[in-house]
Amino acid sequence: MIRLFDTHQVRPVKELEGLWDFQPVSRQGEVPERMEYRLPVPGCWETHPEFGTYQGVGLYRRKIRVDRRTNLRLEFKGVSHTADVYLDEERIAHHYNAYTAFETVVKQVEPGEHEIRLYADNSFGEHSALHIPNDYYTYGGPIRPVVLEEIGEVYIERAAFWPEWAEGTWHGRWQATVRNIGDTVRTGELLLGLDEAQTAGGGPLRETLRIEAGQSVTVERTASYPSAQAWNPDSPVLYTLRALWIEPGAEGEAEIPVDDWIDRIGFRRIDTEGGQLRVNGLEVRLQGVNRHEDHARSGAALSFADMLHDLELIRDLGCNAVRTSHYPNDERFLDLCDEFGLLVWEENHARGLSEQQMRQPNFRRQSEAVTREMVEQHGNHPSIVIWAILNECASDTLYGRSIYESELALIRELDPSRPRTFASHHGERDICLDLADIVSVNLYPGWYTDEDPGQLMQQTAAWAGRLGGEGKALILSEFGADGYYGFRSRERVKGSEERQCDILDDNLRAYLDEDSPLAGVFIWQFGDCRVTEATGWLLSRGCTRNSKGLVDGYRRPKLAYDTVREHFRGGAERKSDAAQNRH
Ligand code: ADA
Repeated sequence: MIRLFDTHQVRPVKELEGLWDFQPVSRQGEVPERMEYRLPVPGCWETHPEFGTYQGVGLYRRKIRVDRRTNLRLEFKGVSHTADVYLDEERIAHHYNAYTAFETVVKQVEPGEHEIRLYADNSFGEHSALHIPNDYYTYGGPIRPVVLEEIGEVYIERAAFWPEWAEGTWHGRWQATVRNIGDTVRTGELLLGLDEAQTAGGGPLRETLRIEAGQSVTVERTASYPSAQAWNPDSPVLYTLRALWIEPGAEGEAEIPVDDWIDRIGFRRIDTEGGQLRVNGLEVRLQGVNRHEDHARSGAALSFADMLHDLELIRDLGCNAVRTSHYPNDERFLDLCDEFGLLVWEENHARGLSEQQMRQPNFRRQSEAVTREMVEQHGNHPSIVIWAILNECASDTLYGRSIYESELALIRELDPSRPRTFASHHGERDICLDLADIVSVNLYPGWYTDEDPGQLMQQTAAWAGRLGGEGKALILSEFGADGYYGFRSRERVKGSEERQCDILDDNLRAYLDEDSPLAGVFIWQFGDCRVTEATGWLLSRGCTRNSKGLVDGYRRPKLAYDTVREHFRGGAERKSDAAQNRH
């Protein structure tokens, strides 16, 4: 399943899911004599008993049949972490980073059988500045769907839509790119529309374009949608966006639909004026969890059913938000959030990089690429209300600041509509708070430190205001505690499920209080996740897991699940009010 809806009706699309041949190899490009294994795609090789800890290069191979001479577009929604793709003998793509998609177009492929070879590399080293030994696991393989499409000489590369609210009406800003990969100039018409029946917008926008051979043309237009209904968390109305490229038919014949692009959008606006987050003008206090895309059974390649299960659990907890820590998520999960009205903080890929790690020669390029790809690929999702970058990186140094500044500016340039933030753990040493629209801090009172959560929050609000966060919304982007599933203790010792409940209870009491200055909270974390096996601080991760989940890796709820559920659903507050009234 590629998305929750058909992405094309004109363009032929096929998902290359199923069993692919697999073999570990020593380097990309190597062609082994035998392919001994078969693995599922999407999937990661850690699910196979022989490759549970394999780190290196793995070759995935399959055949495809092409019926007529045609242009092929291959899209990989996520390969962890470096991909090199060959069609027969030719290398057709190279991409770094597990968590964003990449595409490649191969022209004039002859009819017959062809072979796709995908080399995935999950090793650490100089080539990888973002995937490093860390508090989550870098799995190996095509963790997200692989898509094969047939395109003509002209195809639609992308269609983006930004809803805008002005003078009591919804408007929309369009940007669509059409590319001519042929050898001759092409003339046609680009139609850009939403489901007219619902928006009564007077039909699609039409633009006649002349595209030189080998060139792309980007069209920018605005339109009004007076009868559009807003996308709100409690009524997430979605519209189908359709871009269509048509060319004139032969004399007296009808126009020919040559290519299309379908996506879904929602009309909503976000603002953070006065230090609160508002969706369509209504204040929303975010109650969320941090979630890694990780499952004890399927690694980073969660099935659609598992994603939906996560989403249902998150909703059951009483959350209205989720943070995609620490990378852009699978589009199917984002589609589910659009559909169910769950608000999303999406962030680029990084966790805990020091200045030295940010000075790694590949860092700037690789980090900017994932930031750009995230915003360009996911910008149409109405559920995404916050863009974030560089979790717990060097926002306390001048060099770090230069990176935060340029990446936040890049996001602003690509998408002026959403507030930007980053989660900091530097406290008063942070020197980048002025650069963000929202101040976000990770604090672990009761776990790593032992302050009173209420006092700590007030102190944080005070210094954040002084250090560039004055008047800005403040989010507690992480707090939590380990709780080893099944480890019970009458003494409620650290690491027990009971102690995890106590710590979360103390934290939530303070943060959800009516007087709390917070615009949102995100618990660390939704589910336990696998981490890299290593020495140093990673040794503190018993069972090579980060065990701060409210559910374990198999989604079995811990005691803390109900503690959080009561708070987020208002039960705990009600109970304490009732208790006070009794006294
Ligand atoms: C950090 C970090 C998380 C996780 C957490 C923890 O704040 O952002 O990825 O490592 O701490 O469990 O300590």
